[in-house]
Amino acid sequence: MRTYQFAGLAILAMFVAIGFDGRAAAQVAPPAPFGTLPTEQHLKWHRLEYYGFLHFTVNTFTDREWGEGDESPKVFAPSDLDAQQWADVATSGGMTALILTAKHHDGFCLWPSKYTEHSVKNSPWKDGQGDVVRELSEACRKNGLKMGLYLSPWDRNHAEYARPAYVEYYRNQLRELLTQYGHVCECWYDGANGGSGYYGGARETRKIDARTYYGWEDTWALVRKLQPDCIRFSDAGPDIRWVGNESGYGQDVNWATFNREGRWPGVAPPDSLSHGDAGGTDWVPAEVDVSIRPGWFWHESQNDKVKSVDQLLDLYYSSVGLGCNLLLNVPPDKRGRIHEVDAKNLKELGDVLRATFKTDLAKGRPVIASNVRGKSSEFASTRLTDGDRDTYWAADDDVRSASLEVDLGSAAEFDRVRLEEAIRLGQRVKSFEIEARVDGQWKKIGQGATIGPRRILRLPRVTADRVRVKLNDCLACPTLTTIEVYNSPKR
Ligand code: FUL
Repeated sequence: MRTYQFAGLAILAMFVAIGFDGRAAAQVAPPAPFGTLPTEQHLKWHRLEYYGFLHFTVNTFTDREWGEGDESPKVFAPSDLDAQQWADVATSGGMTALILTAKHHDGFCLWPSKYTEHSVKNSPWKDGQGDVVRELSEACRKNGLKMGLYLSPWDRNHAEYARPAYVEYYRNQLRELLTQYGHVCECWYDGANGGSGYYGGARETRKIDARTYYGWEDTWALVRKLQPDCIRFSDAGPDIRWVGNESGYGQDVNWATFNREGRWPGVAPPDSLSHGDAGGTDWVPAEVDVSIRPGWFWHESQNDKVKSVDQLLDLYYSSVGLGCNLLLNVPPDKRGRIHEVDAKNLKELGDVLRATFKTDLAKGRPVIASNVRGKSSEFASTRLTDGDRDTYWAADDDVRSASLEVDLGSAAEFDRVRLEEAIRLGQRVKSFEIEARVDGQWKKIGQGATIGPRRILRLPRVTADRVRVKLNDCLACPTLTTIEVYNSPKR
């Protein structure tokens, strides 16, 4: 009897010890995944955040935005094409990748495709021996950038466009691009199908049904097979969606979830594009594409209309800051170089971003959380400030609102707060606000709707010793990977 009592006490003591030293934490289960989830490819793509777009083709030399398809390959004559300069500009601007128009609507190919004569191989550039896609892939590799490719579905040059043979041609070209140049991080499928064109000399208007003509499901399966990590963009996915405007703006309400059924490149409702669909059937987050100039292609007449650093910063916060990825177009000029003004503004943008996000004032600081899942150290509030965007704080299953108060130690000046949900488990937050303790008084300094993969708030600069994030409404128990606090350089 005494032995049993002793054993019982020992077990109780062990239980308490586990409870106190936190080892019991391993026994608290993580939150069940909520709703539609991102794939591993999505998770990598979200981290790319901001990258560049290169619009370059015969249009650069004919001073047009859309070529007719009847341009001679002879007009493609860059005098000093330097893909390394493109990559260097991208790196200095803080970009993580570059996406090139391997073929725009005019049908001219920047690589020597074996399926057409309408390409660099019949241009004067490098006596027809050049390959822009290869040069870009090498420069990107050197700079540690990823490379993506735009292959326009609409082809105003091809004689078979609008007939079945063209779809085969399109897929053959995709095969070339996805097997000859190493890793391709993103494929871009534009929704434009204007109708009229050269079409091998027919010079007529050809209409297609955007839902059925291209056989998208088969084309996308081919991409998945050839490049398992490649993200496929169009107005409506399958992996990421267009944000619905070309001015550079995401939305405060931005769900990565989206209902794909019945939506195709060129066919998707504007509201779903910009806001996503709460509780949607697929994970199809928004990408914001916008040009540093009024046009997508370089035009001499627009050299004085390049967006300023302040405009670019606005674009950054209205896209990356709202949980979208930013695809910023910087078109090479007739030399085949990014123009000096564009390069200078981008470098300054990169400098400002690097200085802004250099020192996270919340890193390593304690956080008071209104709730910690199972009181477990695994989901503790310290996960929010451990400098690791892979660990996360989580709340108990029945929680739908929470407060997270970061103690900065002493009063510090700041004007940016960066938040991120543990989206691996689904997107949950519907509304939040941010407060700062200024001279002992709590002040509301910001608010927003969704958080998802990322939210960076541009706030009025304050000097405060505490920052409080209030998650006011969530679809399921909340999770957050980080609360980061920054002070941007004064400009
Ligand atoms: C549009 C195209 O028609 C433009 O020329 C440009 O490529 C832009 C990014 O997408 O739909």
